[in-house]
Order: sequence, then structure tokens, then C-alpha cells
Amino acid sequence: MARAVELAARGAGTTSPNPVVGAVVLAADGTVAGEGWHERAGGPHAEVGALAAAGERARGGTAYVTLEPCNHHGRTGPCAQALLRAGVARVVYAVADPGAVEGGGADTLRAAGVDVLAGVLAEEAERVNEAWLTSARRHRPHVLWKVAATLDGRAAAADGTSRWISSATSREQVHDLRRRVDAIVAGSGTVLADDPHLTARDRDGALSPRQPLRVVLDRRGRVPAGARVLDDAAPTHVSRAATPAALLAELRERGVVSVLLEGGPTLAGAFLAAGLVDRVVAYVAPVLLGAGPAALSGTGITTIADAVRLDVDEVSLVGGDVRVSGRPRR
Ligand code: AOF
Ligand code: ZN
Repeated sequence: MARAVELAARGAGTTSPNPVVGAVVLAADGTVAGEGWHERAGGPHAEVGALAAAGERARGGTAYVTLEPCNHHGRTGPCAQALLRAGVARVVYAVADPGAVEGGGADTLRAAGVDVLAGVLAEEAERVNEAWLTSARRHRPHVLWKVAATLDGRAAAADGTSRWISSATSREQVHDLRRRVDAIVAGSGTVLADDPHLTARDRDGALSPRQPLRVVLDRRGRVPAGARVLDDAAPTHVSRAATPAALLAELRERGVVSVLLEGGPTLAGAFLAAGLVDRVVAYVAPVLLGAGPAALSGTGITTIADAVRLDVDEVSLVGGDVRVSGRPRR
């Protein structure tokens, strides 16, 4: 299953609106007979790739899959049936498919006499597929809030200058984050203050082949026609949605599964206050200012008992910055 999770990760950034899924098929003697992963929506499911590679060796064998095999006729046939046709004796999967139509593959397999085991390495498989699972369970896009701040929690100096607080390596990593999401969201305040481009670029500034949708929340129509975010480097959606929830509903309508929330402090505060931040990635730079705007505001929190606390699952050093990633506790 650990290998299946590794295979699933190969699809990161290319499968939307579909999940990332990995599969390994063992022959009856326990040797690896085939591997597969899902590469893009509309393409073959992970199980189908692994079964094709295994051929006749799948008969009497075991399939390890990171997501419960599907039960539906969608763009491709149901994997539960493909596993039965291949004569697999045992299916081990990590996470149940929350889909009303897609789910239920485990029951189909059990009813046909296959030995089914669920929940193996569920935590790892949840993590690799976090965006899609959140979207499928909550019926709204997954929201990752990325923030860069000084050690004393500021996003800029008192005169508004902010280039640069975080390291060059941290800023490159942000482009990796952008490449993996369907949409980047910023508020009109950030667009007016920084005139960001909100595109995914490589080291020498060239645009990545796949660009996320740029989204600007501009309730009062303040964004000027010449803003860089409105150029033709990538599609842009200017929204007048009244709340973060309404904005996410609009984005879901457009097929968005994952959102990177980038700016600024007030918009992030509104998302947090609404319980609509699923993961925080903070680049904390070893830099002190002592004055200047906070990296987060407008949460409405006034007392320590109401603080948003994170369950941190990753801490690393990135070009001298401390990168902290975690999920707000609900
Ligand atoms: C995938 N890849 O490897 C597996 C999936 O759009 P369709 O017809 O390809 O069906 C997508 C659904 O199938 C998906 O939302 C999930 O419920 C299930 N399993 N999907 O894209 C895969 N195993
Ligand atoms: Zn399938």
C-alpha cells in the first residue's frame, strides 16, 4: 500500500477534477505483477492500469488500491467489475469513496466472494488525496491558505514594502503549490496593493504549461482594467460573491476542486472565521520588523479560548525559512 500511495502521488496536479489513485497488483505467489496510477480525468483508473500490467498473473492475486474501487459506469467502466473479471481473490484499499454513485465497490466485491480489507495506511492515502476527498465530502473546494510572514507575524513593513520577506526557495515552492491547484484566490485589496500576476511560473519566470484559474474577490468593483491579474496569461474570474462560502460555491460550479488562498490578511481572516480553511502552509521568515500589517486579520477572535489551533503535520526548513503546515482543528 505504501507503494500504491507513492504511485498515487505521481498524479498530483494533473487528475482534477478526479482523485489521485495508485494501485499495485500482486500475483497469487505474492510477487508484484502490475502497478498503475491515475494520470488524468477521463483516462484509465489506477486499478485498470495495474490489472493490464499484471495480465493473467492477477488471477488469485491481491490488489492494493489507495481508494475504494469504483462501482459506477462513468467516463470509464467500474473497477469493481474489472477486478472480478481479472479473478483477483483479495482487494485491500485505504480510503472509502465518498461518492453516492461511485462508492459501494467494496460491497460489490464482497458479494462476489472477494476477500476485502479496508483502512490500510488510510492516513497516508488521505494525505495524498486530501484536496479531492475534502471536496467530495464537503461539497466545496478544498482550501489551502498560504501565508508568508516575519517571525513577529507581519506580512509587510510599516511603509508597505514586503519584497522580500520569505526566501527565494520558499517563493519557488509557492509556484509548485500554484501548479497543483485548480484556482488561486486573492482579494481586491491585494490586487490594488501588490498588482500580483497570480500565475504559476518556473525558476526563470516562464509560465508553466497548466495554469490555475485566477480568482479575484472584488465586491465593490475596485480592480482596475489594467491589473496584471486580468491579462491573458491565464483565465481570470472576478467574483462579487458576498461570502467565502458563496465564492466557493461559484468555484465548485466551475469544476474547481482545490483552491490556493493567497491574499491578503482580511480575506484569509474571513475564510478562517467561516471555518473554510482546510490547510495552512506558513513560511515563517527569520526576520523581525516590530511594526507593519499583520499576516492575518478580521477573524473576529478576541479571546484566547477562541484561537484557531492547528494540528501540525509537517515542519521543514526552506531556504532559511521555517515552513509549517497543518490543519485547523474543528
Ligand atoms: C479516477 N481514477 O484511478 C479511480 C477513480 O470520471 P470517471 O468515470 O473516470 O470516474 C471518476 C470516479 O471514479 C472518481 O470520482 C472516483 O469516485 C472513482 N475512482 N477515479 O479518476 C481512479 N479509482
Ligand atoms: Zn474505477
